[in-house]
This record gives sequence, structure tokens and C-alpha cells, in this order.
Amino acid sequence: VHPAREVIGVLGFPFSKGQTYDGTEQAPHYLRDAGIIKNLQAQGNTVVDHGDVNLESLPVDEPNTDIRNPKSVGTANKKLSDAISRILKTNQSVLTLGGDHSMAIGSIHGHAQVEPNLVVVWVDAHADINTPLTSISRNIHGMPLAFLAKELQEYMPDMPEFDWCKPCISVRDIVYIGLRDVDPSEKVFIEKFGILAHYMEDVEKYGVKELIERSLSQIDPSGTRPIHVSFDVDGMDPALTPATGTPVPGGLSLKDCCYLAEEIAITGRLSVLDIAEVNPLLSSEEDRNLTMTNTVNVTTKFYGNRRKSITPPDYELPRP
Ligand code: EXY
Ligand code: MN
Ligand code: MN
Ligand code: MN
Repeated sequence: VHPAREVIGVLGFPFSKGQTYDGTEQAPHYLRDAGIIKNLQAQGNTVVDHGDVNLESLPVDEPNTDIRNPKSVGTANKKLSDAISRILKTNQSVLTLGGDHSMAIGSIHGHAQVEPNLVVVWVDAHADINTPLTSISRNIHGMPLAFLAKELQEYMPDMPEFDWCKPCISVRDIVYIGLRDVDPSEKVFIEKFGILAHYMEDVEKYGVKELIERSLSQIDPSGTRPIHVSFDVDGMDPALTPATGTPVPGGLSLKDCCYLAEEIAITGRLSVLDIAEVNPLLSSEEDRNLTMTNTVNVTTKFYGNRRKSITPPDYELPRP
């Protein structure tokens, strides 16, 4: 059993080159402004803000016919990986504020250097397991799991920008929840490797409660492995998180996400949470605020905020 990571280290990753829209690089700023840290503190957590990963010296990418911005994505994620490992070694957990979902390459890689036994809960409308050879969009935010999973490496072309990234998880360590826009190539990978994938149909049929219990007991029967949650806000219904680049209707409800987050919190084994794909520049101000409010709300549930509320430890009821 791992010692509890009681302090939350917050790390911003202001990055958008894993896809084509500007804006996700501003999400860490907007999420902090929306009170993500204050809310975590108000519910009794100790939080250390490590600021943002410094991405100023990013290389200019040559046009590349295969995938977009490999140098930028490779360089930025190497920095993220190192920063995450460094914080975890001080026994803090990490809340990573992305950034587009290519951030999972650095985040999971850095996590695995310290916790090689981690499991990954991937909340997303998308499977993000394309390779540079299967991707239609050529955007790396649709590929992070292909860089990370050992079993996918025979399908991966050589990518010098990612030489630092050693595949560090197995397809057996992954559970998906919220899927509803999966490419044919990705479906083939999921089926071929038997990846635990819960589509929105399954959420309808069984509910998040049963799915999360069943999945965690399948991939971690002893209930001891550190948990990495990679939370793409497009996993939620776009009515809740409209400020995102690839919205897909028919997503997870606020209740689904709260339940999932509360259950993960109860395990006491959440060691890294990624918040990915918030794009404050793609919506009206009203929709942006809604996206921030819902994202902050769900994030706090991962760290102990309960809808049934928390019993205050030393509350003195006033007597007349
Ligand atoms: N599967 C599509 C692609 O590979 O381009 C869409 C990926 C969207 C990825 C978003 C972040 O989850
Ligand atoms: Mn994603
Ligand atoms: Mn371990
Ligand atoms: Mn997505």
C-alpha cells in the first residue's frame, strides 16, 4: 500500500499544439481564475501551486506531412513528464491543468517513472489511441495512448521527437469511460487488445456506479494501485462543458461525473488527475463560465468534496 499523498501539487500546462485551435494554452489561467485552488483549499485540502510548465523556448516546427507539431508536442511533454515526476517524488499528488489532451503523454509518462504500477482511468468522448499512421486528423491529442502503451509500439513509426518517451503502461491498465466518437482504427485496437471500454451506451445501461466498481476490481483486484485519471472535459456532455474543441453530443452528466469523482476520491489512491481540453476561446463568455464552473465542481469531487457534504471536524454549535 502506498503512503497517502495528502498535499495536492497543482501544475499548469499551457499548451495547444496537440490540435489546431488556439485557446487550450489559456485554460490553466482561466481555471485558476475560476477558483479551482481556492475551492480545493476551502474543503480542507493543502494545495501547493507549482505554476505553469515553462514552454517559452518551444522549437518552431517544420511542416510535417505525417503529424502536426511533433517537435513542440515532444519537447513540451518531456518538460511536463519531468515536472510531474519531480512533484510526485516530494509525495504530493498532482493536479495537471491542461492544455490539450496530448498532455497525457507527459503526464502519464512522468507518473509512471515514480509509480510504475499505476492504472489509467480515461474519461473522454474519444479513445485517443490513434497512431501517426492511423490518424485522419494528424493531431497528436488523438494519439497519446498509442505513445504510452507497450502493446502499440509495433504499430508506431520512429519519432525522434519522442525518443525520451518510453512506453510505460499496458493496454490492460486502461479503462475508458464516456466513449461515443471512436475512429474505426481505434475500435480495431480496442477490440484486438480487449481494452476495457465503456461507451455511453454502457453508461446508459449499467450506470457509472456499476461500471467503475466493476472496472477497478477487474484491473486492480487488490485495490492497491495508484490511479491516474485523465479527464478530457469533452467526456462530459457539451451542454455542461461547451468550451472545448471537439464536442460530441450525448455525454456524461454532471451526476455521472460527480459520482465517478467521489468514488475515485474514496479509494484514497488518486495520484495524478489531468484536466484536458478546456478551451476558453471557443465559446461565448456565458458558455465559458459554465464550462469553468462545471469543471471546477467535478475537480473538487476528486479531492473529497461530497454532495452529501463534509462533516466539519471542530464545529461548535452555538448555544444561547
Ligand atoms: N479521433 C479523432 C482524431 O484522432 O483526430 C478525434 C480526437 C479528438 C481528441 C480529443 C481530445 O479527445
Ligand atoms: Mn481526449
Ligand atoms: Mn508502486
Ligand atoms: Mn476528447
